[in-house]
Amino acid sequence: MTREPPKLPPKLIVAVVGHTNTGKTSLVRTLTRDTGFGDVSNRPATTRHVEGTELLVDGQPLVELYDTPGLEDPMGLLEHLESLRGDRRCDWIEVIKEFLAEPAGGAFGQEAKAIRQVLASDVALYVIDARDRVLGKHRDELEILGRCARPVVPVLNFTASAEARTAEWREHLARINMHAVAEFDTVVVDESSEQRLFEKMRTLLDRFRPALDALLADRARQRAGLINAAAEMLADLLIDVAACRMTVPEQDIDRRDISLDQLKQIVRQREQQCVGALLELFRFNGDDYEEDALPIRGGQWGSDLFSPASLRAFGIRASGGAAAGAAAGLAIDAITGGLTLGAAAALGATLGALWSGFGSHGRRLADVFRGYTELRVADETLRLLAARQVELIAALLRRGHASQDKLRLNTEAEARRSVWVSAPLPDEIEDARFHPEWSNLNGNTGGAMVDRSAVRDRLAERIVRALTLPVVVAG
Ligand SMILES: Nc1nc2c(ncn2[C@@H]2O[C@H](COP(=O)(O)OP(=O)(O)OP(=O)(O)O)[C@@H](O)[C@H]2O)c(=O)[nH]1
Ligand SMILES: [Mg+2]
Repeated sequence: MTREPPKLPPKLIVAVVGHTNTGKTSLVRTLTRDTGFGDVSNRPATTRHVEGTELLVDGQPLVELYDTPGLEDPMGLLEHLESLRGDRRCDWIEVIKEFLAEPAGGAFGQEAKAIRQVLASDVALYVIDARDRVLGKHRDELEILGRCARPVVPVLNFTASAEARTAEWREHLARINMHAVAEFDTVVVDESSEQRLFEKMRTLLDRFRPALDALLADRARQRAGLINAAAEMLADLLIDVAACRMTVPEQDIDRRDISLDQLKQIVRQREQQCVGALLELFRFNGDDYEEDALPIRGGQWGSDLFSPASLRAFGIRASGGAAAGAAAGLAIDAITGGLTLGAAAALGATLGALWSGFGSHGRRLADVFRGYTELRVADETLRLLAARQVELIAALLRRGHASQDKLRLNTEAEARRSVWVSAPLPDEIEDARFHPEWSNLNGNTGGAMVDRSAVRDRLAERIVRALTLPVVVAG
């Protein structure tokens, strides 16, 4: 029996239009999550041709988006349309079609490309640089679009800028009967502005409600999935590092110093692996984060995880009696009679019992450790690891794929950081401290570890809560 393929909702075709340099291409990049789409530059007239792309839901294209060249001479075009119409009383759309029938749009080649696409679309997104005053050129452009007999959704871009004249624009647009206005900033995108943009389109386009609903639901799912996956990566990192330890003979200071360096190196690499995985998860490629937005440069944290300056930058204080010099950011515990001091104090357990996770190795290890020193990563380093990865994830979540500016979100970053900086470290991290077998950095081969997965999941949930923290902006 052959099953009917599921019926797809009608595909929505969207033209992105506006004056040159208002961020049309940037908007398409952001909505498609495709940093490679088109060319973005602060020079005018960057886009010279109409270029299309699709928004997919479950592999099905539900929306087609067309980027268009900027409108450069709306006043001239308006006059041209007036003269084409002359004394006739025909609908403007007829005049527009006559204009488009002129060879290459006459003197208005760029405009003709954009307007032809508007006519071939179900809706036009009219992108406005909200830092501009409402000028004659905007009025003319809106007038021309009004003659194309297509619904228009004005999109106020650059709204995160201090110079944005959002209220002024809204007032003007309301006066010309445009009430479904979307606000956006292609650099500082939060999911709600994107959601509202699709909702505004939905109010004007009843026929495409199923496509837009599916898209909205899919975007929400994708975001939740991204947050969960990122939180799991960070939880894995923290458990690997918290549970990581090295032992060196108590008397052998040279070996100890070499091991300290090795331990740092292993932890640095593990952090870098996490950063790489996060960037990949968010589909940012090498060139994107060079010049802008992310708190990292060239895919790396510029400042060393073990430098006191890095701790200070995140407002983290080194724990009391913290090791300095080679051991900065690490903790060194003497092991006496088979006990680590830290472990014994915290658990009152013998090392043998404590390391029972090693199974048959437990006893041998306990013997070997007599007269040894144990190196592990200090609390402040774990705080810093957590705080900076949370900051990176938050920036990746917020950043528009078109971003070319440095992102400043200090208030929000502060709120997220404080969770890791001053509060006691989560129980899950304390647990990991006593389970060296949980760390993939201890040369363990992994294998199924029910306890580790349960703790990892709980820690990941905690990180998700920190990432979705409602931010109270002071003042
Ligand atoms: N800060 C900030 N910059 C933006 C925003 N949107 C676009 N830009 C920048 O503005 C400049 C123009 O962006 P484009 O996307 O090339 O603009 P366009 O409308 O496609 O330009 P043309 O193709 O030339 O008509 C680029 O330097 C973008 O990085 C925004 O919301 N905020
Ligand atoms: Mg462009």
